[in-house]
Amino acid sequence: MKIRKLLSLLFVSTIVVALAMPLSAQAQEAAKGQTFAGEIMDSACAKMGSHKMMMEKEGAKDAKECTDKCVQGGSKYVLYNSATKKTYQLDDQNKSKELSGQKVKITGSYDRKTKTIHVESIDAAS
Ligand SMILES: [Cu+2]
Repeated sequence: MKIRKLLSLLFVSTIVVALAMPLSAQAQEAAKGQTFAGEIMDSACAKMGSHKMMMEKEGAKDAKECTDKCVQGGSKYVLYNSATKKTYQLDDQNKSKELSGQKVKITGSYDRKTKTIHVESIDAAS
């Protein structure tokens, strides 16, 4: 009798833990202060996943020049992660401009609906 009670208690607590875990993971995702890695790119080149085409067309010598030229032409600064091929919109265009074309680490919160990172800080990645 005693062992059976202990076993059922163990069973119940396992279920509780299993249910609680994805919940806390979700809560963390929604929390502020996430970090995002990638490169500050312009939205036009991010769509293609590379500056290659635009650099030839615009005669830009590097990623920074291409990014700035594309933004002048109406694109927006975005964060592009080449590993996941994901593009994130950035709500702070001025901060993004300072590190355009560079690999960065952005701290902020992510709005899933608008696919926008609310930027708290942008640091150059080493
Ligand atoms: Cu470009």
